[in-house]
Amino acid sequence: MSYSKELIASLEAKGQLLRKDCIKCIGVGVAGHVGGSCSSADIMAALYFYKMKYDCKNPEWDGRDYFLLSKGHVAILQYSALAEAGFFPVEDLLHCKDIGFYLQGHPHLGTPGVEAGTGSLGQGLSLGLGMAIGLKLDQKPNRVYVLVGDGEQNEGQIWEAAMAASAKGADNLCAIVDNNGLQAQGTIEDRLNTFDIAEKWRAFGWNVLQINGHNMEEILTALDAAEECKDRPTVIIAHTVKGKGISFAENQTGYHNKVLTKELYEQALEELSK
Ligand SMILES: Cc1ncc(C[n+]2csc(CCOP(=O)(O)OP(=O)(O)O)c2C)c(N)n1
Repeated sequence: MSYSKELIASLEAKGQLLRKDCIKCIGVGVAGHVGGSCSSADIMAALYFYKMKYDCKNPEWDGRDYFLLSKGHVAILQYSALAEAGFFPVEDLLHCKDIGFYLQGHPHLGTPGVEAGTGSLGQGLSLGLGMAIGLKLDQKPNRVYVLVGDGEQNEGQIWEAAMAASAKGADNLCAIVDNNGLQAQGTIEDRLNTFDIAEKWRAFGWNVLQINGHNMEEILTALDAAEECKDRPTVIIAHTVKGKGISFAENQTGYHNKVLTKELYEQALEELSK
């Protein structure tokens, strides 16, 4: 399928907008997940502003597609997407992580548009699989999308879910791996090497697609192809850059979860506005 230049440009702009929202969520002087939010931002823009069906005024709408942020530490990115999609006011992002507020450090059921509490890594794919099987049993066309980290592939539960999903023919389930090459305290290669990720998913019976996770056309093509694949779940391995769009954070392990000074906060917003 070919996509119009206008569509691609508007989704790319949404990706940048989500990154800026994330920086505003983090603010100055408090640690926040800059790196993994920016690496997943273009994928989230494509999911929320191109692919998924939802009704922001009725988050429980039974025709909706389901999204699970298994890498729940980047909750600010999901909140930014939900706010920009109209689930709640964008201004509320500035109160993210305030004590008792409905936007907490990890997604939870108190936030409109959030389907499950996530962020204990490894669990989101199992949750998504349960939803996907339930939808299939009800003969519903809704789809389930789960965003997982590449460091998260170290969790055994990911592979239990992967094995069960192909055994159950969950073709309404699409996992997206944010393959940014870094986890919390080092590279994937150094900490616990999971390469070759694609070969592993293939061995577990999945339809495997590999893309540049910052190329909007490739993201849309993969999401559409996933929907066309029948009888197997699809995993999209998205090669990304941790901290994408912010020069001092790109590919820096230290920016997994970092405090921004006022100067760096302003620089990040300026670079993302170009
Ligand atoms: C079960 C569990 N163990 C440890 C953590 C702490 N933790 C938060 S983020 C993270 C690294 C995740 O790396 P990755 O999945 O690659 O995320 P990304 O680089 O995309 O942010 C870890 C270990 C956690 N949230 N859950």
